[in-house]
Amino acid sequence: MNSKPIYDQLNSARPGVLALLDPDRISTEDARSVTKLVCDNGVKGILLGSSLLVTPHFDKFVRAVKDNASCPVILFPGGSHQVSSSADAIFFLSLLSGRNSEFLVGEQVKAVFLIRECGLEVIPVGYILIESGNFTAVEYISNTKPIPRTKPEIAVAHALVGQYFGMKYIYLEAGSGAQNAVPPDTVRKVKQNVTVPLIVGGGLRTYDRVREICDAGADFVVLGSIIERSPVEFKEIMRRLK
Ligand code: 1GP
Repeated sequence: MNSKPIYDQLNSARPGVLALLDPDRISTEDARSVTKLVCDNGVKGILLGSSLLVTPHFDKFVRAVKDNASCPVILFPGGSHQVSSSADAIFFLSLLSGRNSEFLVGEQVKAVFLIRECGLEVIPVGYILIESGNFTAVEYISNTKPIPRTKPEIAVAHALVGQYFGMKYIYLEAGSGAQNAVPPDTVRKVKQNVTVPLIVGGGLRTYDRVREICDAGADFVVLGSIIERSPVEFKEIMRRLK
C-alpha cells in the first residue's frame, strides 16, 4: 500500500487520465468489472460522483470500487450528500464560475464535519464550468451559468482566483455528456497563467479530442460517459495515449 498522500501520488503520475464513474449510471454489481477495466487500462485515479445521485447505494458503490481499484479512489461530489469513508480522498469542490453561494460554500459547510469524521484526505479544487453547447446537468442542478466558451480570459481570471485561494487543482468542466469539450485555447491560456495543476473534463469521447486537450497543457483529463458507452473506444483512447 502506498502511504504517500493521494495528492502527491496523483501529481507524480501526471500527465494522465482520471476515470469518472457515476453511481447513477453504473450499477453496484458492475462496479467491480468497470473498476478493473479502467485500472487495467492505466487510469491514474478514479473519481466517484454524480450531479444528482439517485441511487440509495452510494456507500456500497464506493466500497465496491475501492475494493477492486489499484489506483486512488477520490470522491467528486455533486453535493454534501456524496461523502463516504470508503474512498481515499475527496475533491473539495467550490464552483467558482457560478454565483450561487450554495455551491461556492454552502454545500461544503453542510458536509465538513462528516468529511472530517470520515478521515478523508481533502483536496481543495476550484471548479470552473465552461459553456459546452448544450444545457448540462451540472448547470441545471447548480443553478449557475457557465463561462462563455469564446471568453478564455474570464476562465483565466477564475482559475487565478482559485490559485490565490490556495486550491490544489483547477478543474475546467464542460459537463458530463457535453456536446463540445472545453476549447483547447481556453486550456492553453489557463495553463499559461496558473501554476496549480489543471484537470479538464466533459465531452471527451475521441482520441483526437483528448490529445488536443493534453497538448494544450492539461495535467489530467477526465473520461466518464465513454467508459460506460463504449469500453472498446475507451480502451482504444488509452492505448493510443501510451
Ligand atoms: C464530468 O468531466 C466529467 O465531470 C466527465 O464527462 O461524461 O462527458 O466524459 P463525460
